[in-house]
Amino acid sequence: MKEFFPNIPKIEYEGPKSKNMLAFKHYNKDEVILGKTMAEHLPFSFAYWHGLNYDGTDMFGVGTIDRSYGGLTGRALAEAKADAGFELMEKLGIEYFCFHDVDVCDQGASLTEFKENLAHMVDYFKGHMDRTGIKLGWATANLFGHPRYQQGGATSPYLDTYATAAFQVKNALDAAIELDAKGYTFWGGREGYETLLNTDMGFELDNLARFYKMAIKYAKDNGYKGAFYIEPKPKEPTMHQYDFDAATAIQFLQKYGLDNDMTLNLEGNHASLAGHTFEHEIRVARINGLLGSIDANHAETLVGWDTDEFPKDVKGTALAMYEVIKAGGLDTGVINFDSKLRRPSNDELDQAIGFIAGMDNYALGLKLAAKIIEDGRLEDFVKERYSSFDSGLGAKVVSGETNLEELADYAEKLEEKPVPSGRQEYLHSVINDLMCEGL
Ligand code: XUL
Ligand code: CO
Repeated sequence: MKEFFPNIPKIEYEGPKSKNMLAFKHYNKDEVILGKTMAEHLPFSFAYWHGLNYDGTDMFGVGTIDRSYGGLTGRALAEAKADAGFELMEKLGIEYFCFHDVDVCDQGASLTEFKENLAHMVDYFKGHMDRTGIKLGWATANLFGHPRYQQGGATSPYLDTYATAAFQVKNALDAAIELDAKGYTFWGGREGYETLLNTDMGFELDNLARFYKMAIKYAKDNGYKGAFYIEPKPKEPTMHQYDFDAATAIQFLQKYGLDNDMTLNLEGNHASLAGHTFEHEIRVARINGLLGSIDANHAETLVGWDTDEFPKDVKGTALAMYEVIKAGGLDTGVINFDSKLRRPSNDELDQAIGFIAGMDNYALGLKLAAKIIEDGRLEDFVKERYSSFDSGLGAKVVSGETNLEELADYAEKLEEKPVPSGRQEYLHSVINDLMCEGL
């Protein structure tokens, strides 16, 4: 088979002292942290769309990154791209991949051609998956790129578009079933609105829930065993997206009785766009038992859009991984690098370097999260902070054995004392101390 990246060797762990750009300094897959290997904590996944398709195009200029894979067209191009992708995943030791239907094949001249092209690639993937052991993290359908989806897919005001969205999702679910995917993601790319002046929001949300229910029923009836995820994002491409953030998506799932069938796929940059930290979003999912999967990227917070950078902020990643660990880890989920190269990162080494940097970042984040847990100061502080609810009247609040009158009575007799300090400056410094120990 043709080698697409001859200058990229199999990437090995060389340890923190290594200066080799093409080696892991921190991701040591067999190293055990808190009773599990790094590979178990960090089920990394390769996002097809960024890892193989994104060519650096922005609104000011054409692509800067060569994604021609030998200049082929049609199915030959799709196959070459898959070969290149599996070569990269194998060299990097990435065990999962994720794709949109449109990422992996040509859409052809009709919906039927699109369906056949996708089915062809599903067969092609099987060969690579059997050969390498690489698994499908999740699949999805792109219901936002084509002009027909300009006013939504599963929230479109037009039946024809809604039905075409169903066609695409059905085929993508067939692919997920065939390839034994661990998950299937619904990101509401254009499921939102531009202006309320032309929008029946209640109807669109009801229709979205109906769409999800039909998709879940179809998948289950046809032997699908994986998870279903909603991926929240507040804006981009629509001005107001329905799955604004974790809390909004959870409210939607609960309202329509979908919370037993769907969990959340949370993305770092989407959290920032919603005005949250990544750890906030994961915490919201965790306390509701709805953490599913993770899209691993960071925002460039100096700008207000979705830059999808490879993660580079160790402290932020540590706080996110702390939440993942506290949630008991990712059960069905993966850590999917929904991350793209910067436009000037344009040569044949950069794609691999992006993944190496992202994987090392997550390894460091995992190590720091484990250190925070083992150190115990943060958790002890939080426990102590709420300890007035451990006994006496506080314990009666928790068990539901008191009432407003008893609390009021208690308060009236109080000798008012100063409120204890929240100590947040100290707690931030604890994390810095742990992060920089030995410097
Ligand atoms: C867009 C985004 C998507 C989803 C899959 O911001 O994150 O790539 O992950 O549709
Ligand atoms: Co994403």
